[in-house]
Amino acid sequence: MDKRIENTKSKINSPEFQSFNKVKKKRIRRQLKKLEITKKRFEKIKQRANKSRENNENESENESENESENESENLDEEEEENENESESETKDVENVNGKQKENEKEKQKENENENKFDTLIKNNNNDIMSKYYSQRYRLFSKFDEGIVLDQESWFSVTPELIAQHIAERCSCNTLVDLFCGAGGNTIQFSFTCNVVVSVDLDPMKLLMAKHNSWVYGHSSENTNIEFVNSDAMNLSNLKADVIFLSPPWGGPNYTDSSIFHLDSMTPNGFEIFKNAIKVTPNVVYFLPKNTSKVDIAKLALISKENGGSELCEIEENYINEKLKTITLYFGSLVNNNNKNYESYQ
Ligand code: MGP
Repeated sequence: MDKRIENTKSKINSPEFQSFNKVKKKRIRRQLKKLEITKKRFEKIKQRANKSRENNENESENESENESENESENLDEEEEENENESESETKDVENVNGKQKENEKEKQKENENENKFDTLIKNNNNDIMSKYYSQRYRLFSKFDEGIVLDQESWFSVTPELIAQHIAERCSCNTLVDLFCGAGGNTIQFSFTCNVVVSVDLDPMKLLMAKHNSWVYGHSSENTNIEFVNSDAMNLSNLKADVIFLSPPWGGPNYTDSSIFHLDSMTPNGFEIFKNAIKVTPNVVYFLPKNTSKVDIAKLALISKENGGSELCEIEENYINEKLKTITLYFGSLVNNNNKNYESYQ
């Protein structure tokens, strides 16, 4: 973050800056403001996380919450001022371009998402199950550098060690992460694959995933991740060397019954797999530890029916000797020992 602020500042101080047109100058200045606001937010989140940890120990939660809320309100006020200023600048720009109506519509949609995202950042760590919060560094080793998660992501994100391991096994040219969520897997794939296409139906998840990828060194100018807002079940012309599936399992209650069935998921777990296997035989399926073995055998048959092999590798993922999840590998990923895959091209 500091580096990006410094880069933007040095752009503004450079002699070329004077030669930029009015629109470009405004854009760069606005970018700097936004970066500075984001940095402040990260610092606040960090302080709040530390405070809540201390307060948990001292059992004096109420005081800290009030304080945190005041801090966050101050920050919001400051941000509102800055955003008002930047909105009036945007109006100028739109008049210059003569596309006011179109831009306004787009901006309204963007603002709606950004507002939701702001609320998410504000509430971050306030309303989460303590079990998952205590495991935050297991989920993201860089958690304190500004990772943002919504309620669902806290219990769905893949622990970093497991995500790293899967990414190493899936190293290829183009990998599609069909349910990218908050980006835990996407981030690790970006280090082992040339291109990662990360799909999610929920635009908020994509904002989070993009934001979280920046914590791990990506930026809008320099990234190999393409975020796509789409229904994973309706993607046409999809091409991929490997498809990774980590869909919603229906919440943390997946262990309520001793066996988890794929057709209890929404979308249906078999349909998800059928869609993917039609694109490539190299599919990786991240599933609950109690998934029905009969259902896994059915997946292998579906693979065979679609021209692939009926072989399937079941990998059990442990952390501290506790079984957390299973990962199924199909196609050339079965017992692959980190081989690279031929590109679809
Ligand atoms: P968990 O429910 O926290 O199991 O999920 P754990 O820790 O064994 O619970 P305990 O109560 O038995 O101690 C373990 C892991 O499964 C999470 O960290 C996620 O990576 C993954 N996971 C859990 N859910 C509910 C989902 C989900 O809906 N979708 C996906 N893709 N992964 C999930």
